[in-house]
Amino acid sequence: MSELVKLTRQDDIAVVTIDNPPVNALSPGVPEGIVASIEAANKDPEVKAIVVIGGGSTFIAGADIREFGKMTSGEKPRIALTPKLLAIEDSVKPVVMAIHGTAFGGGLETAMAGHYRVIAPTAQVGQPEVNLGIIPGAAGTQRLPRLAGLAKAVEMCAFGAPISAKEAVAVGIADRMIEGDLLTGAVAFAKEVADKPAPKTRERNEKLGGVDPAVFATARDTAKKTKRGQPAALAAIDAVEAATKMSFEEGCAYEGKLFNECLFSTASKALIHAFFGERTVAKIPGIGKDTPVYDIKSAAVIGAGTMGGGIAMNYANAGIPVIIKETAQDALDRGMAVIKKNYANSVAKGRFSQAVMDQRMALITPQLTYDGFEKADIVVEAVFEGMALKKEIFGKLDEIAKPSCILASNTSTLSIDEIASATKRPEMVIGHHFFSPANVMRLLEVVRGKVTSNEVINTSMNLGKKLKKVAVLAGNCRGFIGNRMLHPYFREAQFLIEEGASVEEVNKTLFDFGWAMGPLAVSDLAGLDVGWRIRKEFRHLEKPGVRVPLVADMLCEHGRFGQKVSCGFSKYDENRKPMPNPETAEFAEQVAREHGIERRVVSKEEILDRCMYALINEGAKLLDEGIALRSVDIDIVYLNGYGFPAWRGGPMFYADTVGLAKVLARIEEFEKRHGSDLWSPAPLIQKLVAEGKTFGDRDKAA
Ligand code: 3H9
Repeated sequence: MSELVKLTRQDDIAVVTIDNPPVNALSPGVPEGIVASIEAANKDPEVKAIVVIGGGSTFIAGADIREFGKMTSGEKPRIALTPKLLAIEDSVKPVVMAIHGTAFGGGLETAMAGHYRVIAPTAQVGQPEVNLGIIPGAAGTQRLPRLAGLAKAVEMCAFGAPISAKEAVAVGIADRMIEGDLLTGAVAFAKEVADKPAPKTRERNEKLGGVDPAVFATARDTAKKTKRGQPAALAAIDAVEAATKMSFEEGCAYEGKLFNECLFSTASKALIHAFFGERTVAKIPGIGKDTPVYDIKSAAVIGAGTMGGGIAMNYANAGIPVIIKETAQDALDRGMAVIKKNYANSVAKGRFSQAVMDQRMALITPQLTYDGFEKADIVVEAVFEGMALKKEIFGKLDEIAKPSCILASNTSTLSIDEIASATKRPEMVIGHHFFSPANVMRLLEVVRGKVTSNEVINTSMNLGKKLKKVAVLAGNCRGFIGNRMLHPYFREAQFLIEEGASVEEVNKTLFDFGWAMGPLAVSDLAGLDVGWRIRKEFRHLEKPGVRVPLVADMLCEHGRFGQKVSCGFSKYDENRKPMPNPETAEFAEQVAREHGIERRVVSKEEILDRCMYALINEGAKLLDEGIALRSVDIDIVYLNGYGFPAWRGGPMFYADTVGLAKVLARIEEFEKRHGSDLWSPAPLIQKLVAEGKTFGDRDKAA
């Protein structure tokens, strides 16, 4: 048939096998191959029924996402999958879709165009298109409600989470679960149904009636909250609802129109950028498949505070036994109690069973000594941000850890090289910067020191995947990628309140842009004393005469440390609802008075540009310095660790969508007004603008 789809026979059953590794995406040639195979099987008098199955580890993971960019750039016409699926459904001989691995997006749409579906117990099915800023575009919104009912179809199409094989059978998407060999079971099933009429999904209207309109209204409310800035979720709900009002053909046409609108949106381009970005960050020049990876079978964590406890949970969740060490029994008990409470919450919410919690707890060994550290494959230090303490710990680890043990620090700002200098094996030392809460946040910044070995880097990146994190490699500098960029972003947020903006205006502008929280709200949540402590540590590095933000320090001097004391930039009630803190405004006015800063009305546009372009300018400097490998690495850091809106693709992608020339012009304007120490444009931005290029172009060339 084609290279990508093979047609064979088992007795009187035709077997159509899709062979398009790694995930059998519906790349050009695959849908055509399936249709041609089915047509050939229909013409073969020996064949009574047809099985369609995926070769390799999966059925079909969806349309080929790489093709979407070609369509939106005009390089290729839109994929027309719907007519091909109609051709499958019109097969005279019954078509049995045999699902293992994943049937996602166009994969599930293809499966639903078959007359029957059998499924392996470990398989998953879903319509995750919304996560790419689009909606199902091959009749998924019309066939799914006909099989699974409207409520399930709305949930799957609007929110994108996959469901298990068991649930797929329960809701009517799949007809039978096959234990054991899937192909054997599918062929046996096909023989059973060979002489029966082939039921077409598009004609099964019985689940479309009697719908409660609240299903759509509730979903729309949820989508507005959880999918802020993403029109695709609402479009998916509209398309599923259309199935209750229109014929199948009209519904498909309506779906097609919405699909197109979504596909050409900036949100979709941004989310697709993020999808491939998450996979790109794992690719590190100079480190390949031949770079060895250490086997991590046991771990130890130093520090049972918020970070240490969360990190230990990650290891236990991945089935890796982990020691957690503290210096005092009460701190250790407190840390273990938090871990237990976090797990118990998950059990109460039904995320996993009590038995799973017990297994995970059993993998964590709390202790006050270094006993057993000599056997650990990795030690992660997660104590206070103080260089002296960290060096003392690494010196001790150097004495007791085995030579192949990776020595990782969870520092968020301090120099990995200086920490490594406390050991005689700096090549084994690396930063593993987790984000709080470490058991929840997906980002792991892996920080390479000057001499960290490739094996240690490679092991860390692989380990990240095992711990279900998105690991991004950063070079060693103060704050690495994420926190270094955050510094000028927070700085501008504070300068703006000194110049006359209110805390509420600054927070709301950035929240409305799409950030999970405004910058001053984040500072309050993290605790203003954290930054205060770090600023004190680095005060000697500040250049005299350069303006520094002062309000946070003044708040700290008055014990206003943020949410934990119900007072920081904002005040907080018992439900953590923020209210204006008059002290903040007073301190801001005082700073302005004492430092000759003119108070004025600050526009929303200025708030946004000052904060965002400070972030982007610093990001570009990180690229120039080689701290971040590619602009997409920065984007992935911000999307997974800092609550940057996914539908804007990350700060550097956002800059490309604004246009780098415009960004540069504004930075130059700020430089004139606030000085070169704060606003010197990154040479990379100047270079890209001169060449008419984008950060994306630079990544492609890298
Ligand atoms: C859609 O179907 C629209 C329809 O309604 C039709 C409209 C007309 N295309 O993730 P992994 C690549 S939209 C192209 O590391 P895992 C991936 O980039 C689509 N490439 O593996 C990577 O490449 P590389 C709806 C794809 O085992 C390699 O495969 N479907 C696609 O951790 C391995 O991927 C989805 O949104 C694709 N569809 O996870 C599903 N999928 O090695 C998207 C993967 O060069 N995919 N690649 O870096 C996934 O969720 C995961 O890949 C999956 C496997 C769970 C399947």
